[in-house]
Amino acid sequence: MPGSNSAAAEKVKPAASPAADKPAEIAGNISYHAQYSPHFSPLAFGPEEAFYATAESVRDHLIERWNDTYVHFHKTDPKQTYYLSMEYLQGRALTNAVGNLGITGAYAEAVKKFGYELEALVGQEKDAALGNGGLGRLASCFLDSMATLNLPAWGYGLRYRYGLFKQVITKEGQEEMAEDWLDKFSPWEIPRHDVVFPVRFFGHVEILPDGSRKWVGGEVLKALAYDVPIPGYKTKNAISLRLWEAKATAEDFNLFQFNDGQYESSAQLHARAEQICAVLYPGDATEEGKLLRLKQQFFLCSASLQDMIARFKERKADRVSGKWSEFPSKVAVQLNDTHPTLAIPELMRLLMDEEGLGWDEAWDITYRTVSYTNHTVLPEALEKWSQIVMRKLLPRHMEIIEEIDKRFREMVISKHKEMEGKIDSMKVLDGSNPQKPVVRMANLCVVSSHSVNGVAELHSNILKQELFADYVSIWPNKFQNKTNGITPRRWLKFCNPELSEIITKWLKTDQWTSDLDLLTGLRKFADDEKLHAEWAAAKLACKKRLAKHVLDATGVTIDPNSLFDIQIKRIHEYKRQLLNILGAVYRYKKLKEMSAEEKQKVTPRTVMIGGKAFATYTNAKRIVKLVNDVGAVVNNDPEVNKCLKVVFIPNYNVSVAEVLIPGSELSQHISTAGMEASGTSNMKFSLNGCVIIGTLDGANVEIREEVGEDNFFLFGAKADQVAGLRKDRENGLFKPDPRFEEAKQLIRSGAFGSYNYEPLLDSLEGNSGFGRGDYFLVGYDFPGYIDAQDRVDAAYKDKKKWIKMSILNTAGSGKFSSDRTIAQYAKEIWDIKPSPVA
Ligand code: B1H
Repeated sequence: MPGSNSAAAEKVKPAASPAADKPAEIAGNISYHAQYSPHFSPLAFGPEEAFYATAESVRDHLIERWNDTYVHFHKTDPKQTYYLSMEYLQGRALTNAVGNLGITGAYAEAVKKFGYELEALVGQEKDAALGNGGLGRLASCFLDSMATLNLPAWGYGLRYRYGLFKQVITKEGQEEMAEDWLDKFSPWEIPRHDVVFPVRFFGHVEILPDGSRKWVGGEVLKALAYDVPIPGYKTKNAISLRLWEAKATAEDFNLFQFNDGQYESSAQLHARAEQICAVLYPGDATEEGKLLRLKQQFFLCSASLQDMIARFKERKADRVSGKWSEFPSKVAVQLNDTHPTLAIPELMRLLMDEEGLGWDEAWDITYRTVSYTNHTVLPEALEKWSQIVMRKLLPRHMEIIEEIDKRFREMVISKHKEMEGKIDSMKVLDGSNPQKPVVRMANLCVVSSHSVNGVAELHSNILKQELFADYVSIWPNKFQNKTNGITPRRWLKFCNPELSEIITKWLKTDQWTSDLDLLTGLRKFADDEKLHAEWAAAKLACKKRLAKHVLDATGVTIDPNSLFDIQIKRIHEYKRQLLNILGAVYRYKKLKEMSAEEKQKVTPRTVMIGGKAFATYTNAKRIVKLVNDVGAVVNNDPEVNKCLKVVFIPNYNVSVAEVLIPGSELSQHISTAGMEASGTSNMKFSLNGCVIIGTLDGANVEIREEVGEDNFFLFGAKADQVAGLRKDRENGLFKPDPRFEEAKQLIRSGAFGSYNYEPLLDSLEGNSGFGRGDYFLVGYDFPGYIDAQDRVDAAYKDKKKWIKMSILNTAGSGKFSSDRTIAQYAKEIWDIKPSPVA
């Protein structure tokens, strides 16, 4: 209630300096911010006002460290990595900030002086969802690890006005709404009015008298930096996530036109600037949408590279007069997938056209600076940009790309004659369709980077053996694996305090938080009954918290004694939520056929599915609708709803994951083998003592190796079988299991409503009118999946066995710390070293 605690606030004397770790001083500092960083009426001090004042107080600590770290890096001048990503899924920051700074207890005490619980204030914060899914969350986990490992490293991204949409579930299924993460404002970002760079679009290339080339004309916007300090865990280092915003200037404002009543035309460039950072992933079905997306990508790359070059010069004045060869020993640029590929031609342009270097020197520097991570082998996700659009928007870059392509082809012919026949698939420019010539961004990355890596062993092997196989014979040492990881701070210590406390108690240390391999120490207690009792109690507490979230979000009551079975991730046919829901439909049908007595013996289960479907991905939206419809029937059927509930978790995001994952017991990672590059939620679940049912895909393979095959429910085709199985299917050699037919039939019968599911079900059939003949092999894997689920039910009945499996999952999760991943990038790709602030 606004105003409710204003009297308490008045009693605390404001204190301006960053609070020490004494609750009374902290309270004073919070009070100071309530008064002197005023965003609200001085009479109001409700939970929202209290959250903002608390966050600003915490920010003081962050700024201190962030300044110290900047000065420290400036003085010591280490090589620094810049992570370029179009996505960051930061989620909420308050718990993480006080946790990493080690001041959670002091802040909890302090806010009590105003009559608040810290947890309640935490819930006031909006999720910063500047990303879609795994790729964006990975970038955020990486930042946490870079800071924690004291690495000189920064993130660069875009400050989208509206991040990922809010998902609302209606009778029609999913609806998308703009999610206003900046309402009212973000307390964590610092606008840097001193960090501004020009970014040009369109225009043309001029040849100067000395033969050099210059990009001129077009329109020029300004990139303004917003810095988000990223604190490391138990360290004084705090690094930057620098997010760019697009601006037009006063000179671009036509006062004459405005006074003449032509309001829109007077501020055209301002409107175009606003479009650039308006939304994450503007729909790209239209030409305008495609152009905007390309503008976004270039905007990120150009501003970030100008900033890096400015810092390179700033750190040693004598660099201004040359020493460019030092650049790769001071700067590493990591491309998070192909989305920031334009960093390559932009660095070339800046070095040649702005700094006066020749091609060879600029190329050598660029090649040694840039490295590329591939996150998918799905053909539809491999970016290809129209050469026509590229030439119009970025004429100088198109010239540079053409030159890169030409020199690559010449190199192959002169040095790798045996590969000449492969040039067409390896080259950067693809003109095979003269109407639509394209630039292949992944090829540009591979040709121009000194390192290319995949994100799990299996995925990296597929890159080497299939997608990039031809390049391997040219550059055998360029290709690497860096298995993904997750930060154990956010994904265990802070989101699951119950389990964390038990782990610390049994390991007799909390060092596991930054040395996750220590979790293997739990293995020797895996049969200990006392640990079992504590472990089960912690899990139950988390399940109750989860059940409350489900009730609040959906109105559905779920039983914390049932098996909590969760699949949360973007909705995609290859991730096979359809396999999950068909399994649930089959389970429902069997329950309906059982006697009351038989039902007594059933393991009660709550199936939860959550995730967002891309707005224009129709089949994914149909899956959302189907899950909701199945839930509506099953949950209201008194004959079965003691044994089975099916819940769609709306608006899945980082904060929701933080509640769901600790309360999970079984989680589903069931993609068609070879299609999920890694997966990272699988790591979060396993770390929280959740057992996985899954295929041999992505990082599942490595998780199973680490936790032991007895503690993982495996099913399904292997990656190297998939192509053959698809062929068999085409040739009519596939015989569907009757259980698969039963499940589909029940949906077709209208048992879950009259919505037209036919396009979805038809996609699973051999001679599909919708044409894909079960490309994702749901039918092939269905029987194996049902059998694996039967093994789950049996295992869950044996409480001791289940808890042991749960403990061994946590114990085997050490490898999946993003600290390990980032340490490997630092050593094996970036060549950077820790540089802790004294
Ligand atoms: C991943 C993407 C992605 N891979 C295109 N690729 C996008 C591709 O909107 N776009 O244009 C957005 C995202 N995301 C994911 O990366 C993989 O599917 C996961 O398996 C992996 O764990 C994650 C992090 O490596």
